[in-house]
Amino acid sequence: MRFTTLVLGILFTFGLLLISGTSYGYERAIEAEEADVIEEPMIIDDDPDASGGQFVWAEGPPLTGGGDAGSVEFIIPIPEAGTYALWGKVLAWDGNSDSFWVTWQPADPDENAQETGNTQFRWGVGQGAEWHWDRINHWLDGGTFEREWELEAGETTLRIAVREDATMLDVIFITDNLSEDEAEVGPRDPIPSDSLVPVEPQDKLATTWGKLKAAR
Ligand SMILES: [Ca+2]
Ligand SMILES: [Ca+2]
Repeated sequence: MRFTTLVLGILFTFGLLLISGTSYGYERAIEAEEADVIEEPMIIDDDPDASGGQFVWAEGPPLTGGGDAGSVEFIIPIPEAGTYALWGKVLAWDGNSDSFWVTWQPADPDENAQETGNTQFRWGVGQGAEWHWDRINHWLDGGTFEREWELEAGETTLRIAVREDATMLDVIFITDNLSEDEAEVGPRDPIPSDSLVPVEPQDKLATTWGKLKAAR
């Protein structure tokens, strides 16, 4: 009897560990076309198959190459310090339309990768002629590795800049689930609650107010 209880207890504990090991707190999807800054030749374009009917790209025909001009920027409030990953819903026709430059400040420096060509910020986008999800990686000269960013709570700036013309971006999905398995992470299109701006932490407001009063 006691043995059975012990076994059940162990199984229960193990089950809890499994659950806590795979349950994550934060996710948010943003339409690419709702970027806070869009710099040409990156433009918003229409596609009935895209989420929200729109996406962004530096327009161009397949196989021609070119790029390194234009970008989109997202101002993203992060509610809690943590380690985050990004997924992009993308469409990439071929080897000349399958990359972006990605910096997410303040974890990354305020660097213009279009000028520096720093491979730390080079995203080798998974090819495919249909919209599909691709975890944002860095495509280094020695291999391609999934990226993650350590961020404090507060405002962040995600910049996705054109590297090759015609690479298409529909949705950005932010998560603190660092699994590389798409089925486990479940990147998705935006839902209404994604648009809600998280409430500022109370102590941060109090600090700001204290500083304002002290400055008078
Ligand atoms: Ca390429
Ligand atoms: Ca979209």
